[in-house]
Order: sequence, then structure tokens, then C-alpha cells
Amino acid sequence: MNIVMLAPKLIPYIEAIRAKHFPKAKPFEITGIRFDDNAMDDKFDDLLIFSNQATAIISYATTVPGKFWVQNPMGGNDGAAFIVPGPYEDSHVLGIHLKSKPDIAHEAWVQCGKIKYARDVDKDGMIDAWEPEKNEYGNGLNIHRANKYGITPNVNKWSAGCQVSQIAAAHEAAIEMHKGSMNVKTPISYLLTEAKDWFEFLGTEEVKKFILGLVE
Ligand SMILES: [Ca+2]
Ligand SMILES: [Ca+2]
Repeated sequence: MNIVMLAPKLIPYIEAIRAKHFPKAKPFEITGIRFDDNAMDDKFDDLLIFSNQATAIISYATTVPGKFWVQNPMGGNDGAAFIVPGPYEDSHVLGIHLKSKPDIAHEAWVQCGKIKYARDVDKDGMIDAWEPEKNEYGNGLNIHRANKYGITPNVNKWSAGCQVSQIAAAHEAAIEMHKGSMNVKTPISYLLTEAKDWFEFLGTEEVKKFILGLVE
């Protein structure tokens, strides 16, 4: 299936929002937008934007874990990990997601820097104010795809805290974009935003509608 959403007109907005957090732009960047903090619906209702200076690839995605891992935290942890919105400089590098599981393993962006996250200790699928944030390294909060082909309907087990693209073709196209834009051994910087962060740049509160409206 070939459903890759390209939005070159999004580039000035991405540059503006990223310039608030990063001193220098990189030739390839990943920006997430969390629209819905609630993990219990198992929906790919967030967006991941992969961009170089010329164009952006948009994929429907999740930036929160799926219900299964909320209720059954991975590795005996007290709650599923939710990345805290914010800028993460040199946070990911191109590599293999879940190298140890050949049936799932695939090329993706693996965590190589510090990423702040919170654990959903009461397992309600949301991060509450009392659930403390951590600042940790090497926790495998990767940026990868769901099913190898097509469009995966629900999050299910695909995210225990990773940022996951719903559209396989968009993930593949983004990897090609990365390889064509810069040395893939150099880490890239992930920025996780929320819809409200975009209001001042877009001039509308209908952030998702506006961004998808830029797709060519
Ligand atoms: Ca959701
Ligand atoms: Ca909670």
C-alpha cells in the first residue's frame, strides 16, 4: 500500500516550532504531536512528522502506549512509560528496533540519548500530576512502525511507550528520506509536542485539521 502523506508547506511551521527548542536545525528531524493523552482507546490518534528541509512526511501514530502495556507494564515496572512532551537533543539514531525478536525486528530510530518519561502507576492510561517524571537513558523508547505492511488498525501491543507509526509505507519513506539527507550514524533530535504548542504558529486551535490540510 502506498499511502505516504507529503506536506512541503509544513516545513516553515516545523522550523519555527523546533527553533524554540534546538539551537541548530539538522538535515533530518522527527517531530511528534500528541493530540490525546488517553492510551485506553488503543488508537493511532497522534501524528509523527519526518522532515528534511524540503518536505515533510506525515504518519498517523501513537505517542502513548497501548492499553495492553498500560494494564500489564513491561519488565515488571510499576507503570507503562509515557514520554514527557519536550525537546530531546541527539535522542535517537537509526538502528534496529527489537533486534532480539527477529519476527518483529526492523529498521527504526532507537533511543541513544536521555528521554524524560513518566510511569502510569495507577494504570488508568493517563499521566496524572502525582505520577513523577524521570530523566533516564537507554530505556528503549524507540520510534518505529507497527505492522510491516499497510495500515495497522489499533495500537494493541505495538507501543509500550515507543512512538509508533500506523502507516508502514510512511515509516519506510521516512527512513529513505533520512538516508538521503544526512549521515545516518549521526543522532537526530526528537521533539514531542502537544497540540497547544502549535496554536501560536498556526493561528488556529484545529491543529490536526490544519496540518492534514497541508498534505499534497
Ligand atoms: Ca488515544
Ligand atoms: Ca495515571
